[in-house]
Amino acid sequence: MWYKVWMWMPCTVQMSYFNLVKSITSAFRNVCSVSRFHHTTPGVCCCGKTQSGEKYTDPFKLGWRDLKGLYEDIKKELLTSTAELKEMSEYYFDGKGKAFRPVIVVLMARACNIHHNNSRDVQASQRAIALIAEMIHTASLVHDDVIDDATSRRGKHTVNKIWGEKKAVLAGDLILSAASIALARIGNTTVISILTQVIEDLVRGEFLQLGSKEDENERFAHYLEKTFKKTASLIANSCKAVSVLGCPDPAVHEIAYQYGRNVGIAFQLVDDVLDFTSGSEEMGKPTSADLKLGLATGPVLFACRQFPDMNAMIMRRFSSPGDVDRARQYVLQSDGVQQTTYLAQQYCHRAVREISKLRPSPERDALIQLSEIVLTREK
Ligand code: GRG
Repeated sequence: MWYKVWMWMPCTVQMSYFNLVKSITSAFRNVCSVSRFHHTTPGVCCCGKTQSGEKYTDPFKLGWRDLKGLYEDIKKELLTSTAELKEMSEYYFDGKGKAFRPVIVVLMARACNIHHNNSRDVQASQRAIALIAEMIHTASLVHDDVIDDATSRRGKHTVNKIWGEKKAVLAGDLILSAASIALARIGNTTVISILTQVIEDLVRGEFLQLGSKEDENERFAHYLEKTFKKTASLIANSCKAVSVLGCPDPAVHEIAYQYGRNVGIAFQLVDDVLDFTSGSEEMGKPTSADLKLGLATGPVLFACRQFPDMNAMIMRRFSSPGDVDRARQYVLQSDGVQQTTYLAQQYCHRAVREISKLRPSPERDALIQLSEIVLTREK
């Protein structure tokens, strides 16, 4: 089963993975704190200039030039004559999310357009992908909160907490159907199949999360596959979709996809770390949430190698009294957080290597910088 883990690793980590992690851990302890790890990506030099030679630009500021009116435009897609359904489906489009996906999408669109023919404009269809990505993301959050019976997100009550489960499912469905209509309107069958794959992956990823694996190696492969499907597929395929719309070269589509895939996996690994290291205030939702849901994420899987007692807890999905607290203590005493962070860093390196193949542009450099932000984010 080892090959399954292998398949999911970035190639820099495709040596005996756990041995590699073990060997770097002692050195690693000297350079990072338990919770955060600052790292400089190879694409960005320390003097404050980017590879294209221009001054740093905040990727979010650069991306928002093409995203003005994002939430108003999404709300226009959600038009429905039923007032309550309208209120529910608009609830999360209030500007409180990070809009990480739309920002990546428009930056990738510009980077690909510049690479292809030095065009500085984002096409209307590419901007539409940014909206669609945020809508698919939001629909999945609404459904996820129903599955997890979550009561808070982004520092406010969840849709299911306010309106109940049945209506929340329907609100998620409405957002997803509005995203599908917007996608069909673009009228490009390749792009339609790229983005509908995301919906399948989201469902399969969520389904994978419901199961557990007994074998340790299988468990890690299972975790990484789930991570790709639940989180990275949307980012990878949205990046690919805008590259298809902006440039005919399949090599560029692959670069866009691989950048999104690697950043997306890193994003989720960091999310899993933050569940142990951040306060609920910062996250806008309860922490140790994954353990409470019975989920063994990266920090737990690594900790389990140092504390084999955790195996039984993982198998019973932390359901016995005291399991959640004990597992949390094991994780914090182990180097599970550092090792997961290190793994996220490897994925970001791979993302930087991919995107560096494009012609230099401020947008390409902003995407490099965004991979750094993924690693150092605190919420
Ligand atoms: C309805 C399409 C659809 C799918 C149903 C429930 C489900 C299947 C999938 C759940 C997928 C899910 C919720 C993945 C979590 C991804 C993740 C890391 C979310 C947090 O993203 P942030 O931090 O959130 O970008 P904000 O609040 O900033 O938008």
